[in-house]
Amino acid sequence: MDYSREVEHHQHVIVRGRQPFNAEPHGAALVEFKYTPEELMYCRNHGPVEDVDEDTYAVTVDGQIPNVQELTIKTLRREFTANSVVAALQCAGNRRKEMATIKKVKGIIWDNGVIANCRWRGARLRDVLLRAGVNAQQGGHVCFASHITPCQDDSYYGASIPMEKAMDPEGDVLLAYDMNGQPLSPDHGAPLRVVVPGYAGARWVKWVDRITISPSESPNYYQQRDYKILPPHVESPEAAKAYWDRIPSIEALPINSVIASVTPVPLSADALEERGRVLVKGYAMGPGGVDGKVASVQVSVAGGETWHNARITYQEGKWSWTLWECFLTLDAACSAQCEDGTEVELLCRAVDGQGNMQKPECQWNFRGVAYNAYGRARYRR
Ligand SMILES: Nc1nc2c(c(=O)[nH]1)N[C@H]1C(S)=C(S)[C@@H](COP(=O)(O)O)O[C@H]1N2
Ligand SMILES: [Mo]
Repeated sequence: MDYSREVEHHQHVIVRGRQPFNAEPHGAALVEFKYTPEELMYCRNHGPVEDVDEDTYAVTVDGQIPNVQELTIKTLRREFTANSVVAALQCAGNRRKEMATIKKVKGIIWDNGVIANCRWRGARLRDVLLRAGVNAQQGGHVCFASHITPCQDDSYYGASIPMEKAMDPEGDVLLAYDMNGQPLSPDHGAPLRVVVPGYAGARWVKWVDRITISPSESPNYYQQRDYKILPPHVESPEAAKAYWDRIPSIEALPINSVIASVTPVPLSADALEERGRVLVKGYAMGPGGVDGKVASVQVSVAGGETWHNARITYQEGKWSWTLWECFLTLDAACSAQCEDGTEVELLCRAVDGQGNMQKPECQWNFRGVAYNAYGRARYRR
């Protein structure tokens, strides 16, 4: 495979792998922006990143449909109504580092930076499928594929979503060509990527060149043999073999939140009582949709015995992330764990619109996906 494109233009992210290129920003930098700037956007690749020529590029829509389509970017821009959706893209492996502290996992040891909130613009997948003659009631799956490059575990990258999600007028699934007001960059799937608000990043196929309507899910490795929550007794690839076909693919990710930064609030001369005051910032993310939005976030400095409500500073539409902050005073009563009593552990937890609340712990799984225990941070006074 040719990885020659992966040059040193990613200065603000922590590189977790070069071939393929995988990188994430620091959480503290990430939460300073409502919309994630390109420089702070995580990159998750199972193969090389390619510069694709937009002028010769087309996506084929085929499978169980009456009218096979071959659509260029020009056609998509001109003949379909452009729709804008703000949605957070999140890798199912977000926070894998924390799950790896329970027991060894297979996968890149991501911290909490594999999430990005962006404004995506493109044609609605629903409109494209209607033109292809899809009947919303026919059921089945919409399979996405990118044959631009081979991947580590398969000859192409593929994923699928249920027809129901694709055709839901409220589902907001896009074939996106713009991100944050700019044409997509090669890193993030130019000239066209799938945007599946509320679903794990693995389904947001970049450089998508084929969309196939099928009675079954995508046969691709990344749909069938990855991105699934294996039962906790499965501890090796060999043991996993018996399970892949029996467990569901990850679609929406569960309610989650993390503490991204804890900073002392500057003291003014006449405010000595402000000593020990900190500003805690983080993000939260729910499965999205009308009921799946984050409803509230709480922070504890008392090991979860008492909680303070955080202030939500940003939330938009049905699919964005939620930014929050909370001013706290860390007095002697805080749970001080290190020997000299100066280290404090902070916790956070979010609740979604259906009342699902993050739990203190998250059950371990071999691939380290969908980790969503309480957010935890340590602060040294
Ligand atoms: N063609 C292709 N699409 C892909 C991937 C890939 O490796 N190849 N990775 C997926 C995964 S696992 C994630 S989390 C997101 C990452 O998108 P980003 O690199 O734009 O942040 O893209 C998804 N789409
Ligand atoms: Mo991912």
